[in-house]
Amino acid sequence: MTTIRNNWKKEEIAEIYNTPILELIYQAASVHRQFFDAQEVQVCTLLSVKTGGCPEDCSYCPQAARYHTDVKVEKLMEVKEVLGKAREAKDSGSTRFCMGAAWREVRDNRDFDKVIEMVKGVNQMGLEVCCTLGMLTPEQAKKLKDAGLYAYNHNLDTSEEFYSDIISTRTYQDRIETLENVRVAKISVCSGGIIGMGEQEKDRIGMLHTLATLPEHPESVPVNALVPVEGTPLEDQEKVSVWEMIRMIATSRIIMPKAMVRLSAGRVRMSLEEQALCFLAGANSIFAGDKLLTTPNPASIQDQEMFQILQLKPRKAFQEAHHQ
Ligand code: SAM
Ligand code: DTB
Ligand code: SF4
Repeated sequence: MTTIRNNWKKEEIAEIYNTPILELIYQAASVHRQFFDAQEVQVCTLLSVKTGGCPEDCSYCPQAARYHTDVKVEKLMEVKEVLGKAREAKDSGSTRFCMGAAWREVRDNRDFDKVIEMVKGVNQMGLEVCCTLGMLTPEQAKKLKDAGLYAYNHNLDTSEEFYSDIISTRTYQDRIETLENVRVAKISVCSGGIIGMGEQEKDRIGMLHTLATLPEHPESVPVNALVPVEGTPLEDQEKVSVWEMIRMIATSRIIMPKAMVRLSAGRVRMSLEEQALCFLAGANSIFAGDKLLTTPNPASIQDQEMFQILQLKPRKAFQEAHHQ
């Protein structure tokens, strides 16, 4: 029986990551079945409630104000409009609704008050509500929790060593502190990263090591493949091979067995067969809907067909029982 460990060594993680691929998939699939119904996949919907104009310099991000991309700066959406989108997401079978804002950090202002209203409204619909709003103080985390926030997404993105090559406007430690603030507020932690930014294998292992040695593993780990966007410093990065995505997913599954591993950005460039291998390797969550935050995602109809062909079933929301 697999035990949950928080004392992983980098060498052990590297060994898992480099296991011959079919053996690695087999091992991850076995661990997956000890902790989950492998036919169930969580379907999440993303909505960018505040798009563009971000002061940060994350090299991958089309929403950073300093890069010239096609993203138009918009102000925070109205609460009513957001709740309408959440309703649509629920009606199309999503059980988690994640609202993203292109902010460096949350400020205690009217916009935050509006986000609090959005969280309350989405929670009342019986959806698991998640936010990704940048850095949070302990007090802001508590306010979000009190409004009914279920999870908070805050990615480490890469290793501590490679971090400053990708982002200079904040530190790795800033990221870790927000994760701690989220944990203390008893909000479910969602944290993962991106591959395909020019990092080395040791950076991928370094990131997984940081996640897997946190005092408690994140409840969900998104694995994103870089979506290269014209105008960003990483616009010309080559696509990573699907085998690397599979190695990341399988390694996450093996070292953090209870986490939901989310096959996140990058699905538009993957075939059904490639995605099937990701599910076999332990991915059990996706973002559905034809847009992520600002970039394209597979059309709902395509995903419905995929669920049918692979005989997968959408996972129920945690609180569905209380909200019939
Ligand atoms: N501003 C907040 C923050 O940075 O935490 C929340 C929104 S931010 C867009 C959320 C995450 O999206 C980033 O941490 C990154 O992992 C991911 N992301 C952004 N642009 C991406 C891209 N072009 N390809 C893949 N993932 C991306
Ligand atoms: C995550 O890890 N991936 C999502 C979500 N968390 C917020 C975001 C992906 C964004 C891809 C680029 C875009 O659409 O702007
Ligand atoms: Fe801003 Fe988040 Fe994009 Fe970085 S990833 S530029 S913090 S929106």
